[in-house]
Amino acid sequence: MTDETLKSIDKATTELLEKAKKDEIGTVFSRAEQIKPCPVGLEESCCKICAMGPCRLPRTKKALQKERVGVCGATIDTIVARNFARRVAAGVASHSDHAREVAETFIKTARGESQGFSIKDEIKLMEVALDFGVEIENKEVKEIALDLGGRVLEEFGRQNGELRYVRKAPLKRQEIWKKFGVIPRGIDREVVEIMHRTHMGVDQDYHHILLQTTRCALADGWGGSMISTDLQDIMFGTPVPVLGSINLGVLKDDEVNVIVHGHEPLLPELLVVASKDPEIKALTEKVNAKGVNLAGMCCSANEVLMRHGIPCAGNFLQQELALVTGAVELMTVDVQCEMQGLQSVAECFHTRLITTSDRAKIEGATHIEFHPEHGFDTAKKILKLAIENYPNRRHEVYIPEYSQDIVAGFSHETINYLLGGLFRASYRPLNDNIINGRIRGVAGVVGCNNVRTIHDSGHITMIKELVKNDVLVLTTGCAAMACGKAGLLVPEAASKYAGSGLAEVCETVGIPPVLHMGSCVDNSRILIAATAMVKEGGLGDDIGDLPVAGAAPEWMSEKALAIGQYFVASGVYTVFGTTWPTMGSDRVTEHLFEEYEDMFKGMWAFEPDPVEGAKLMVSHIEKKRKALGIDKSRERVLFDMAMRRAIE
Ligand code: NFS
Repeated sequence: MTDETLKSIDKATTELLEKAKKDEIGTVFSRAEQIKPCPVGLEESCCKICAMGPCRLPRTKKALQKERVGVCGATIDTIVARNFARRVAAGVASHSDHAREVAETFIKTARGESQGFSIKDEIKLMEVALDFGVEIENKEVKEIALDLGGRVLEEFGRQNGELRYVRKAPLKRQEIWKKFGVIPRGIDREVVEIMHRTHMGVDQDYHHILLQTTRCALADGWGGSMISTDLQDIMFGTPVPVLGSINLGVLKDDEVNVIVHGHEPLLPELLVVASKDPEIKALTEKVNAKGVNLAGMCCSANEVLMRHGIPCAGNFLQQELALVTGAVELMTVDVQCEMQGLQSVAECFHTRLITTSDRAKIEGATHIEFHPEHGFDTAKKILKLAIENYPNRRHEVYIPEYSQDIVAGFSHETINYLLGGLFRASYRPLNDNIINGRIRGVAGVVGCNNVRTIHDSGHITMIKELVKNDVLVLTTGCAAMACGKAGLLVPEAASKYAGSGLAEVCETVGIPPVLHMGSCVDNSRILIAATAMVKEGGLGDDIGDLPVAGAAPEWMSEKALAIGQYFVASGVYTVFGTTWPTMGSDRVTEHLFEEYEDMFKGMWAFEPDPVEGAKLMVSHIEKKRKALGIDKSRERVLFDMAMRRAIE
């Protein structure tokens, strides 16, 4: 017998797990009990890239390094590096294919060919246009957008040269990348090259494979993800702080519940508008429902929360449990992080699962493809299906009574404004407070949930430890949602959880000690925030000099590896929890964990215990403070008039 209450620190989750167990509904939690991870795969000591294998080369007490070679002679180092490279490439491909979809919709919008979309943030359009070298003088908004869209699409298929956004990085950083030859050319090219180089009998030097892995990852952080964030901001508005609510308690017993799950905010944006349409409202009344209750799941939730305050139903491990409430009429899914198990849970209830992307179908689910040309009609069609389904509820509805207030929407632009004011927006107050030691440093804690750990526990334990140590935390993705549920994303959290220095700064500015910066592609906002800290001055001249660190304590997806790799390559010390996928090779692990520090000033670390992970991050931050000469705590002296005159 297993105790469901031990599987998550979130009560809504454990209550529904108990219900699922009672009703004999399988979820990711129950399946994880049946399937134990393969120990050989766990350390990536298995090669199956040709049909002479698979070659299983586990680390055993007896096996010597020289004996651990595949049939073709590939060493364990080559095998582990190749596996790692392919996983990073899959992550990069996912983020950049998301970006491509957004870019194509952006172009159709500029041409007036999309339905329901517009250019909302013209200031950001101008900024990004300038980044891409678009001439903006005496040109119409649509003309600028069209020019920009064309240039953005070139980023994917470019064969030579450099990605445009690379130039946004600090100059020192660009020099490091140049030195190691890792500046990405075109996004697709870097992914394709990994697939080629890791084919049987091609690149067989782990250092060399990992350099291409780095180049590919940079094409995500300073390419695909940054493109997604910027174009989404232009089309849907750059986020500003917004009050929302989170957890499964946001579902409503007497309303038509529609959950948008996935990653691309295109259709979700239109569902937000369509849910307010008079025709939809009238139909809702007809079925005696009080309204349409739109809620988000996973990164789509972050997108619509940040821009519209739409409630968040939950994060990755809660997706099936949302359906176990019996209250969900319809769930849309597009791409990424959507478990196939959703369909079998949906079949236990009246819930309709709708796949919407031409790239992703789920057997048994209804496919209603989204195309921007008639996007709004599709959004309405989907809502009508949901409304029609409301009278079909056939089980008793059980909605856990947990939901929590949450403030989200801390884009780079907003942080700049909140710290510096409208007319002198700047990161100066942040840098000053880091220099005077009230804030020790900044940490990005991001990423997934993983059923092999206690749901949400890694995130919350690590983040509480960091803020207690006066480290300001920036968060995105499922980590951000965990924080929301635990009450860390409200300004009051500062006095409750933060050390005295950080609390003082947060209270003065009126911000929480943990800032929700968006979805997983919005990790690019963290890169821009770090760059802004460098450019503000006083903390060195490269991201690698800053007292900052990153972490993904509950990671599980290949995208998380891509993100980690681009953070490391951008100069950030990055700690991952759960498992580490190069454990099969000491040399590969040493290369990424130690030698990368000399090369990129950023390196990986693995620590499954979140408190220990936080300690590693704090000690890295202290190491950087020392190197900057700001490690001595400064006496705070109250100046009297005589002292002031002496300065003048
Ligand atoms: Ni990102 Fe992980 Fe998925 Fe979003 Fe959540 S699981 S890597 S946080 S929803 S992408």
